[in-house]
Amino acid sequence: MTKRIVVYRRLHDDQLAQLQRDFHVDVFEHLEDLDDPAFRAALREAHGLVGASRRITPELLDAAPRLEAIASVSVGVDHYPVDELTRRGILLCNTPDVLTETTADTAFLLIMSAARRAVELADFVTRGDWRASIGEAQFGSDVHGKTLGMVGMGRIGAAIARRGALGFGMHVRYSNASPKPALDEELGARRCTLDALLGEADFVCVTVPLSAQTERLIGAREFGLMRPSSIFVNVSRGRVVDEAALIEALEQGRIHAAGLDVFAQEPLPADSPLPHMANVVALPHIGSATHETRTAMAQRAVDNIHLALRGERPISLVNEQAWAERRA
Ligand code: 8YV
Repeated sequence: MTKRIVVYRRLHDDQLAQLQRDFHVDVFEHLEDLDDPAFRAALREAHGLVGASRRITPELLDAAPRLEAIASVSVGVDHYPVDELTRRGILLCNTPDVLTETTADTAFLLIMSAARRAVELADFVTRGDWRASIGEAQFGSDVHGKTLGMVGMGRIGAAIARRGALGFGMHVRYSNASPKPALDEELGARRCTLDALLGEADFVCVTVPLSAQTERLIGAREFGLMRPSSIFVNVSRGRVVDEAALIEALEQGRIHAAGLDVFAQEPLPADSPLPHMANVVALPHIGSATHETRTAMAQRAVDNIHLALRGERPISLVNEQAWAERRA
């Protein structure tokens, strides 16, 4: 029997062809609504799902009784009910590694843009306001030699820290569940508590994944611990931060500026004050969004679903337990 895959994310033609060689593939490239009847009909027969950026609920899984594996085109899996998938024996695969360096580039883009006020000053030029040499009112802050506080020191955190320490001579502090002795050695990084980090860092950069433990990890109390000169950067998930508290901290000058790629609600609601604040650089969740990296992520998802539906171990598996139980 030819297995069936539902794809709800754009793949390159050659990637789609790789799947079509072995599977029956239903493609919903511009899926607006998860209740779309054609999508639901395809889901009923599907053994595999390939997609991203949509919330997958237990109710949706009920509508997919044959599902064996999901290959997400993302590293983050906060929009999947992981325990429920494991309970049902459905493998969940993601795309770590291939997006690490690109996402670290994005974090540095935000660090640099917020510190040097690149967007605000580019707008100043665009408006035709540059009529004399710029003065103190347009000066920014240095990045090199400053203290970089990493909230989370996983793969992406380490890649950002490496840029900071080796490229910009920054002093790296990090809060993380486990120590990272190799990074301490390589970068002169030092692990500390979150509170100590917030008090010491010139740049606070969030990379922890969103989970029940990290939701609203950074709120009013934490912004209160930061320095008035500090710059806050988030490339993880918006909900790790209490966004109302962030807005208040920026408005009241409790922190200096922010560089944000992620928001509590995406796309950012039209009435959000964040993109209108001169001291905020707001990007539309571009962390991994380069041609090269999105192609590599899609390829990883194609490889993962291929392996999973052939009964082989996918390259990047989130719920090991589902695999272990399948093998038992
Ligand atoms: C994108 C991301 O949001 O991989 C992630 O977790 O946040 C990003 O790369 C997107 O999911 C890519 O499809």
